[in-house]
Amino acid sequence: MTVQRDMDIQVEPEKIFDVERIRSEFPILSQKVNGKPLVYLDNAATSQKPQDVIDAMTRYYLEENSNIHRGVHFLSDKATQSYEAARRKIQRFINAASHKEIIYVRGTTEAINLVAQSYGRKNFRQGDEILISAMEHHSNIVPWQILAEEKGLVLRVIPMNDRGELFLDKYEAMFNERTKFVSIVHVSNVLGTINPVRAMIGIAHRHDVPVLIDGAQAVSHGRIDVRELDCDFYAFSGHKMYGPTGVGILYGKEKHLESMPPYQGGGDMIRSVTYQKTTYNDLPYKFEAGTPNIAGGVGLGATIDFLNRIDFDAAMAYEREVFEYASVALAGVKGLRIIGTAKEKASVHSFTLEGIHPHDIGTILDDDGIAIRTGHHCAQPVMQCFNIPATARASFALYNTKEEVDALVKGIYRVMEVFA
Ligand code: 7TS
Repeated sequence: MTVQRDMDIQVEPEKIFDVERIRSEFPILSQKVNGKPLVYLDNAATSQKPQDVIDAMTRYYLEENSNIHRGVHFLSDKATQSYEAARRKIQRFINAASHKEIIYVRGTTEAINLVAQSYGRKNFRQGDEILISAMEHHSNIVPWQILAEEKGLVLRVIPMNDRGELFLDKYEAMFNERTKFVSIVHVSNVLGTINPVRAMIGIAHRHDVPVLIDGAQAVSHGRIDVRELDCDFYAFSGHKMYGPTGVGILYGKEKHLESMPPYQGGGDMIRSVTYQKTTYNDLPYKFEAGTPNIAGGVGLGATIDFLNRIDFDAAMAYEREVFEYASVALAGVKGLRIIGTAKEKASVHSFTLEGIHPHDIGTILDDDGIAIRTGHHCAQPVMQCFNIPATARASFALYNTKEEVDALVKGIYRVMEVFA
C-alpha cells in the first residue's frame, strides 16, 4: 500500500507493528506516576499524542503562525496551505468524495450540534420523529432534545438487550411516515459495542431517512470509509485519535451540506455582506465562521500522516489482540462484572466490583500509576438501563500492552484486598 502523505510525496508505511517503538513516539507514556510506570487506560476520554503531532503544531507556531484565507503575505499563504492540506488528508483518510464534505469543527459535540441546528431546524416540523439509540453519549442526546423542545419533535430511543446490543428488528419497526432522522453511535464509549451501522444506514435509507453516525470512539479503532458506509453525516474528534484537542470533523454528503443554512455567522463564511443582505461562501467554508483552530487542523493532518506511516491496519490487529487478552483477564476476576458484553466490541471495558464504588477503584488504581475513568461517562441513560450509578472503565489504544493489562488486573486485586 502506498500512502499519499503530502500533496505529492509518497511514503511507504512501516509493515511491522512494533509496540515498543510506537510507545517511544509518545513521550508522555514514559513518565512515572506515584513512583510507578504510567499505565494509561483512559483513551476513550482522550488519547495521548505522538511526537510528530506535537512537533507539527510547534512548527506551525514557530514558523507559520498567521491567519488563514485572508492574507496576501507569505505567512498567511503558508498557514492556509498547511490547514487546507490537512483537510485533504482527512478527506482521503475517511474516503470522502470531496474536500467540500470535510467541515472543521471543535469536535464531535459541535458536529452534532451543527447538524441539529442547521439540518434539523430547516427540515423538521412539529410531530416529526428522530431516532437515537439507548447507548448514546449525552452529546448525541441533548442537541436533539434542545431542538425537539423548540420544534415539538419526538425523540425515540432504539432499545438494546442486556449485553448492550441494539435490537435491529425493533429499530426497523420504529420507522413510519413521521421518521425524519437517525443519529446513532458507531462504538459505544461505555459498552464498547460496535453497532452494525452499515446495516442500520441501509434500513434508514430504504425509508428515505438520513443518518448521522457519532464516530468519536470509532475512528481510532478501525478504518472508516464514509462512502462504503453511505452515511449522510459522520462526526469525530481529533483528540480521541492521537490528535489535538479543540479540533474535529463533520463529514456530510455534499448534497445535504449544500442545502443546509449556515450554523454560525461571521468572518470567512460569507461571500458578500451588506446591511440588506449577506450571501454565503462555498462549501466547506460556509460552516466555518471565524478564525478556526489552525494549529489544531495542522496537528490533525500530522495525525493522519502518523496513522498512515505506522500501517494502521497492522496497529489495529495488534490493538485487538491486547483487547481480547484484557477481555479474558478481566472475565477471570471473581466479583468483577463487565458491563457491555456485545459480540462485536472495541477498545472499552466497563466494569463494577461487588460492594466497591467505582470512584474508589479509580483512586486506588491511581496509586499504582494506572489511569482509568470512573463515573457515568456522560451516558447517564446507559447507567439507568443497567441499573447502576457508575462504572470503572479501562479503554485501550494502539500503544497499550499485555503487561499493562496484567498491571490492571493486579491493581484490581489490590483494590479488593483493601476493601475486603
Ligand atoms: N460521542 C461519544 C461516543 C463519545 O465517547 C464522546 C466523548 C463524544 C461524543 C463527545 O466528544 P467530544 O470530543 O466532543 O467531547 N466521550 C468521552 C468519554 O467517554 N470520556 O470522556 C469523553
